[in-house]
Amino acid sequence: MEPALLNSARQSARKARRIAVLTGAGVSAESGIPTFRSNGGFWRNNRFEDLATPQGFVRDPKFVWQWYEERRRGIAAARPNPGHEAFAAMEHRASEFTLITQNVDGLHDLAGSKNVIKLHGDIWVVRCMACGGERVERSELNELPPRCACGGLLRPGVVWFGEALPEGAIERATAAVRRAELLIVAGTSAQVYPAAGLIPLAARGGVQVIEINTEATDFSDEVSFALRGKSAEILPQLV
Ligand code: BJW
Ligand code: ZN
Repeated sequence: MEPALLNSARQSARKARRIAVLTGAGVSAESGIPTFRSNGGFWRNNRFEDLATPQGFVRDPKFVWQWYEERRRGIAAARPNPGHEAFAAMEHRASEFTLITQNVDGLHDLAGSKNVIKLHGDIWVVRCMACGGERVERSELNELPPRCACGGLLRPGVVWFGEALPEGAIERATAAVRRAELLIVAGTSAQVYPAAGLIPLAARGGVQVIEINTEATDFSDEVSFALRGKSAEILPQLV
């Protein structure tokens, strides 16, 4: 990457008082968690219709749970990386800071980020499809699919395709992006809506946008700074 580009992005990041951040699976790649759409990503070897839709779950809850339980064990063993840590440090310095994430792994919380909006839910939450009760469940689920005390089927507390995002989440994210001077977008392919829509909302609304990604995305031409490389390497250089 051109040093001048990184320098200008750094200046912009240091000057901004109101910062919004949008992250995707790429920020956790260097913590050892696979992404969805890159090489070796989940959707390269699995059909998302089977694993990440309510229809797929109802068809074969045991199969879907086996995939989630495997991911939960991988995430439980993972640690935040310098990219997650850089965002936690940035939050300390900013007067307003909102971290909007599509990730369900909880690594931003572990790194110390406080104002986090989880657009796609939380892999540690389980919810009953019968009574609606939900709880945090970190321990290994021995019997798959797991059942609620009421007898109902438990599902992962994540957002599948065709499902609404958690109540108020996209509204709060939109408001934070509109108020921000700077939006930092890291490690997302920007293919999934409504999350991806926050990027043109910012770019076309006069908010500076820094994109950090190993690859170009549909919005790379619209952002103020497109930084090519690994988020765990670039983000610490912006703080
Ligand atoms: C690195 C790196 C490194 C790698 N450093 N970078 C048109 C308009 C609007 C909506 C739609 C539309 N057409 C269809 C829709 C609906 C649909 C959608 O967007 N589909 C598109 C695919 C077309 N959206 C929905 O269904 C959403 N809900 C909705 O719209 O509801 C409407 C509604 C309202 C009211 C009532 C009912 C409904 C829900 C979307 C849910 C997405 N769920 C998943 C699974 C979550 C659970 C789980 O984890 O199991 O979320 S799918 C998956 O994709 C996951 C992710 O959060 C999401 C985004 O992926 P992400 O994070 O961008 O990862 P990748 O792998 O795609 O990209 C990684 C990137 O990192 C790459 O670019 C790499 O280059 C980069 N990278 N290493 C920096 N070290
Ligand atoms: Zn129940």
